[in-house]
Amino acid sequence: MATTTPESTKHGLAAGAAAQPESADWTISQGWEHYTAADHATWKTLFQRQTKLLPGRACDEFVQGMRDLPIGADEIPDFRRLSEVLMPRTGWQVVAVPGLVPDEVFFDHLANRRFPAGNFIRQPHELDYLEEPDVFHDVFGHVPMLMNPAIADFIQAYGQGGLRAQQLGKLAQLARVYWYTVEFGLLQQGDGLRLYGSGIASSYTESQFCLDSPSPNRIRFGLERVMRTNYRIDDFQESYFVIRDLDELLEFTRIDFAPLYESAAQAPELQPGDVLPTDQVFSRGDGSYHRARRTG
Ligand code: HBI
Ligand code: FE
Repeated sequence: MATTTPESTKHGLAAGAAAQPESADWTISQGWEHYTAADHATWKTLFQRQTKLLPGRACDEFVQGMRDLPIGADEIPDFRRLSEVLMPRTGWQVVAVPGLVPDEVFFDHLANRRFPAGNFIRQPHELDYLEEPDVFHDVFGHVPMLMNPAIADFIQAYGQGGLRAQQLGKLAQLARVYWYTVEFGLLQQGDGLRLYGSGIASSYTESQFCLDSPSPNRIRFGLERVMRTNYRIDDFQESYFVIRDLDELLEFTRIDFAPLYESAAQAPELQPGDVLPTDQVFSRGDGSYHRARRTG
């Protein structure tokens, strides 16, 4: 498991969620003053190595969002100060939770433009791997993108659509859309592909793998295509899906997903590495990374 990404397992079933919520919406105080010097030092290590990797890899909107927020190397950000900057920009705030929360709780927060962020930080021996989303993944990975109006609306729509998808028995299909956009999405920029997904933006290893490695496929995003496609939760993705720009996500907030769930269900499920004749392929992966892991 040594090279898996820290973000990669947190979207599994919320079985690892803390046992007893302190409040109905699972929010807690961030408890900023309780972070130790060692906690801030872990943040600094993660922040500095990630910040070096992102120029030329993260999309312009991510870099700009990071610049406009009170997020720096020296200390774990205070959620209240993040919300003061986010709120006038896109109407979002950051609230603290102990880790994974149940799906309905997660959706209700997002539908109301509250981003639930884990308040804890990973331990020094788990810099590249942890089970639940911590403050580094949630704040460094997600919050800069919430400064962008298109993704801000898209994530709210995901929260609204989540409950509905649950009722339709289609949550797995919707979760794949979130996974291959908000968490692991790539986009086209004038000079080539860039990452905008938070799972890759906050991962030292996967932010390089997703753009630089010959192994994964990079395929033009399609809603139905992605609804049919399984993903890996325990390792790098075998395929990444590429949107035209962030405004494409805005188009998805205006579409009724129900008919798409139906048509996606008519076609076979796809495995993470599958490439279809109808796919528009940016780069066809050689699959070398995952093949070596299977036989090695
Ligand atoms: N809880 N805190 C937190 N963060 C998540 O990303 C999260 C969650 N609960 C459920 C969940 N994600 C996903 O399983 C849903 O998006 C389907
Ligand atoms: Fe996430």
